Amino acid sequence: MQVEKYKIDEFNHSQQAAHTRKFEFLAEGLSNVEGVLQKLVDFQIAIPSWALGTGGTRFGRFSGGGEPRSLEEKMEDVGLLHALNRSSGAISLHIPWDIPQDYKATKALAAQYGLKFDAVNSNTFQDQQNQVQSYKFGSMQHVDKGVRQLAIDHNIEVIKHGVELGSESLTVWLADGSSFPGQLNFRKAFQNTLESLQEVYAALPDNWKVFVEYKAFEPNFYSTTVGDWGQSLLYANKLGPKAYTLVDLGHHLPNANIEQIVSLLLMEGKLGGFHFNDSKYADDDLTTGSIKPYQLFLIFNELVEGMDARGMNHATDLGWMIDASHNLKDPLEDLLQSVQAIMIAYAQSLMVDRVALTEAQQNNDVARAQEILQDAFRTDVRPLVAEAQVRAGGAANAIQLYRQLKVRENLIQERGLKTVSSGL
Ligand SMILES: [Mn+2]
Repeated sequence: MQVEKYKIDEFNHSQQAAHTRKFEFLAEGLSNVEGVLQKLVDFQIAIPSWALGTGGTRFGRFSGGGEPRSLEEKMEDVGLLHALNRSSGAISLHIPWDIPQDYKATKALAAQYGLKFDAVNSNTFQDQQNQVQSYKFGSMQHVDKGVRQLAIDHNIEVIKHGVELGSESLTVWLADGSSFPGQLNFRKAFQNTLESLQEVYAALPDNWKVFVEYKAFEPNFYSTTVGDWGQSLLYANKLGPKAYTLVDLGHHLPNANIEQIVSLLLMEGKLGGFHFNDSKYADDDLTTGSIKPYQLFLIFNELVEGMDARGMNHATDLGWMIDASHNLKDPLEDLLQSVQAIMIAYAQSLMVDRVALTEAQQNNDVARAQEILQDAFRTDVRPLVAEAQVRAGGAANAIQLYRQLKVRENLIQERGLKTVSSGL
């Protein structure tokens, strides 16, 4: 299914009076509205190829119908999202779930939807069909050099796919770790992992980055070999200038101060990418902003402050991606909500009065500092985000138009009710 431009224009026309009233009211109280709008237009969030189908848990999976059956249909889905919100102009491929068969055709299709290829993702957390050696006891950490080599070769193959498509980064998330005390020699596991990563690092093209993603627990429950930001940073520092830490919001123990982690990684020039989701407990994979929107804002507040301190480009100097699984909602509606929550948090963080905040901090004026942050957080910036999206060619309210156009019903008609997409 394609969303024709005239349908977006018609929809925006029907919303215009209400939108203009809200936008003008908001814009009146803001300085540098045009600069903020341009930042919002430029900001793009990548959609992972595994997030377009209904996810599940180990207890079951309830397919919603009309799920994409191929890489081409996954790209079509991301193209739909991007047509509606103009804020999700990139796709992140997972190998081997989504191996492009014809690079030229894949690139042409992406160009047609206005999509770029974001980081490519490797998978050494499950065995593939006909795989002789197993990742059951880890991949890059494995005691057997043969298994480690398998993981290294796979990552190098993923880089090759990415090069063909124009990606410029590799994300490595390792499920490696142990579930029982005594199972693993921590030092040897670290060393093996580091040596394996060094071989992958050596295969990176000059303009590439590698993101080392960490996770506190699961699938292993006693130790994780890249378990937290400290361990990830240790690997990244030992690997070299092309290696960075990747922060996934769901990969921390409950109540971790993620905004502080982000601030310090930026200070060290070692924050590479970001995976958005939300959670009540840990890696719940819920819609971004659905549970803790204030935390999302506080993280963005540090991101913007830290990137500005280093003169970084908000849109291009970090990798921005959603990493979530959609068990109950229509995955496309969930993704539209996630992207919108990210755009809102980003817009609010651009509203923070930095001069006043620095002054309050210098004066130990704790109450004032809170007022400044919450002033921004409690500003309803939705008309500002909508204005940016409309100016970029999107809809004033993407999810409303998605429903109005009956996108899911159309996809079910095209693809069938019993389709199952590869992914989480
Ligand atoms: Mn992730």
